[in-house]
Amino acid sequence: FDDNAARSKSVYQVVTDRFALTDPSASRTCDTDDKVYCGGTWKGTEEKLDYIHGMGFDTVWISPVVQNINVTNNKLGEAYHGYWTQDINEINSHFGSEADLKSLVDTAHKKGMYIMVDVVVNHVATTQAGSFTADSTYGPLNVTTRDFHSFCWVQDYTNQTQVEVCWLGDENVALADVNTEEASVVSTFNTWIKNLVATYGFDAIRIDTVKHVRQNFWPDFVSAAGVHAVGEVLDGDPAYIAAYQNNSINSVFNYPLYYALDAAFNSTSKSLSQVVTALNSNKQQFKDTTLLGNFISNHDNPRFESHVADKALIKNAVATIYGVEGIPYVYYGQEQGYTGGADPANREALWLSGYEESKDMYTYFTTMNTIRSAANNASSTYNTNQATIIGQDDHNLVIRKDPVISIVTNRGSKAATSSMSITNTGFTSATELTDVISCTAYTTDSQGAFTASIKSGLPAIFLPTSQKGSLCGNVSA
Ligand code: ABC
Ligand code: CA
Repeated sequence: FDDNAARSKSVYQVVTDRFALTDPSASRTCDTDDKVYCGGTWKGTEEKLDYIHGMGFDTVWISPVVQNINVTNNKLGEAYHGYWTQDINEINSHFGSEADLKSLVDTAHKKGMYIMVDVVVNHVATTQAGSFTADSTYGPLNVTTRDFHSFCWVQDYTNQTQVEVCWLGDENVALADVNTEEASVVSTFNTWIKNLVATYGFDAIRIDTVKHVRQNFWPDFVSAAGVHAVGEVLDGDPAYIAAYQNNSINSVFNYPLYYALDAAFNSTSKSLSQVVTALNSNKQQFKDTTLLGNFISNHDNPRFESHVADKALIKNAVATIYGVEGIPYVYYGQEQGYTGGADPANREALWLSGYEESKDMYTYFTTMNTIRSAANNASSTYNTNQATIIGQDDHNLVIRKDPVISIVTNRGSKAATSSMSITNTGFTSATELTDVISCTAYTTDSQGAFTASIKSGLPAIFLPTSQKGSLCGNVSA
């Protein structure tokens, strides 16, 4: 799909090795501290597409698929995450065969779902930091002096030249930095991505380590891919990230909002004003905030649940990424209540959960995605509308993104019931509304306003009752 179609998508991120085994009834221990392959495969992911679709996600972001170095390092383990590229022209046989990968994409398409593949350009991996010599095992990148930047570590992240031409990784596994200034390397990658997308029928790509490659490398790469691309520019500064959206990749992950949400919803004593500050500065810096990838967890950061136990806070953080403009990205395991901390602890095997579809958060994501599609069905501009904050105090935000109004709060599950007068709703008088979280009906007054009730510290999300679809069944005021 293209950028425009991407706006209506809802993405579920898996770590292929940890998401599902080929035999769905099998189990296998998986100690995240070991950092080794645990056995997840593309076949396993294919078997579990209905589990993902059942929550209303239509797009699945899978780990990088290319062949990785086959090492077991004392400190860093194995390439189970897929980011230790060896040969871009081969696939990672730990995850299955080419036929399995094609089958995953084909089956997804039959179900009306899409596959987003993670891709790495910036580096290949080696255990020989300073003395790395490329050879034929690195596929097309086999001439050391032509295809790689000379060795130096990225040490100073404020020095952009160093960020681009020096190496990531460490003495255990060095990430040999690809010479993306070299014309033959550029054409190798552009041809590769075009073929990769065409061969498997991928619908979108997630690009790794975007800030470590010169900004003007990306536009040709993205157009060669020919599908929607979202870039990882891991930085908290909106101006820094926005430059990538404005100059090279239309969609990037919303790290500024992530940091604000993680800080604001992690306890009942924090102020939500930092979320508003982040949203406002994003609007100033980014050319199109409706194409930002919103998330509250991913494979690089401690799960939100590793430091927040209150379900109400978790649900409000999630409601915020759905309530504002942008494309929601949800990291596998959140629906099962996983709590892993920093990498590698946040990459738990999902088969150990039993894939229970009755879990509270599984149902909650189903609700979130159902609201999103109801709003999409009701309004052709829902995806291109920016959110505005129509009410605000330290612990409550009222987010309006027509035709949905969300109240999010960090008062926590022990909070007493409170009420809030909601004005400037955009609704006309006598409009029947439903809070689709509590299934409570409201009717707007002569000004289009109403008084909302906030219970148990949960979010309240209002849709015109005529547009709520199947949510809450029949409710009446
Ligand atoms: C392994 C171990 C880790 C160990 C590490 C050294 O080695 O598992 O325990 O700590 C893959 C694997 C990792 C593996 C690495 C290295 O490879 O998944 O498990 O770690 O072998 C992407 C991917 C990521 C992937 C790679 C490498 C890149 O999403 O999964 O890792 O292909 C940088 C990169 C970013 C990269 C990230 C892991 O590292 O820019 O692309 N992610 C600052 C810097 C960032 C930097 C970040 C973390 O620190 O500015 O550039 O990201 O090191 C904000 C600031 C930010 C600041 C953050 C922390 O705070 O504004 O600037 O980010 O407030
Ligand atoms: Ca680089």
